[in-house]
Amino acid sequence: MTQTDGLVARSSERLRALWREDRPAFALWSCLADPVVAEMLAAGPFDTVVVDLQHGLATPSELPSMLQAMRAAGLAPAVRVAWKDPATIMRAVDTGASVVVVPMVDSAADAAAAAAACRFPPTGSRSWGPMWGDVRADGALPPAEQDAGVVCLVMVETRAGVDALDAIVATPGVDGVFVGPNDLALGCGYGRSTYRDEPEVDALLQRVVDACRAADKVAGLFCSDVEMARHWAGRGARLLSVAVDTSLLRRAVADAWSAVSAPPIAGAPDA
Ligand code: 3PY
Ligand code: MG
Repeated sequence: MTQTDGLVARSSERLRALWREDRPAFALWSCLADPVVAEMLAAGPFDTVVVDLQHGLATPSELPSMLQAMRAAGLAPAVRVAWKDPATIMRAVDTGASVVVVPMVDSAADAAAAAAACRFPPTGSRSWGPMWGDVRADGALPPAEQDAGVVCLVMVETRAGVDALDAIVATPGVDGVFVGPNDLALGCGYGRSTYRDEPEVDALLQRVVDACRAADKVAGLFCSDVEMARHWAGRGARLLSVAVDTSLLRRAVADAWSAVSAPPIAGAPDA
């Protein structure tokens, strides 16, 4: 398999192929602003890796080298942008994001602006300047091909977003809704409750999943662990984060320490 074949196999087309078959895609989440970490995450078998510019440590300065490393590992990357303004979204796509996750989308107007920022006219309002295209040996792809390669996911994670859910989901150019369950619970008055301990939060999450499925859009969910990801895949979500690089590392450190510091077994020869 050539590098190019690998990119195609693990590009947004891979996600779309899973979704056409109504199968879940599983993602890793990167909060560490490090191209080596990004490369390691991207080299694994996950369907995509999301670089978090909203709450992760990476800034727009680290993004080019992180996305470059992920592409070198054969993965077309995802980026959660810092905010929903079109300039921020256009920078992420120019830098090579294949999936853009847009936070705090509260209305159909927000959703339409996010979708427009991901695509060139006449469909959208993205300004021409695909940096990644200039770096490629064969130059920038034509506008329609670039448009087809971008997945636009808007985050519903506020009360206003829930109230506008049907209009957001119906917005042309929006490929799906990715739920931030922490902000959703906070914004809807449930504090730090989760679907595990608050039936109303559970019902809110299911409502978003059902609205997406009814409109033939992708329902995505930020999940804090494997159990949550598997649970919501079973309830219809089709893009699920599984683990964050910081928590993977923290757990590995704790596991290594508990293994090395375990008390010797009484009666064993070296006890
Ligand atoms: C949320 O849960 O609000 C998120 O945005 C996850 O990062
Ligand atoms: Mg959030």
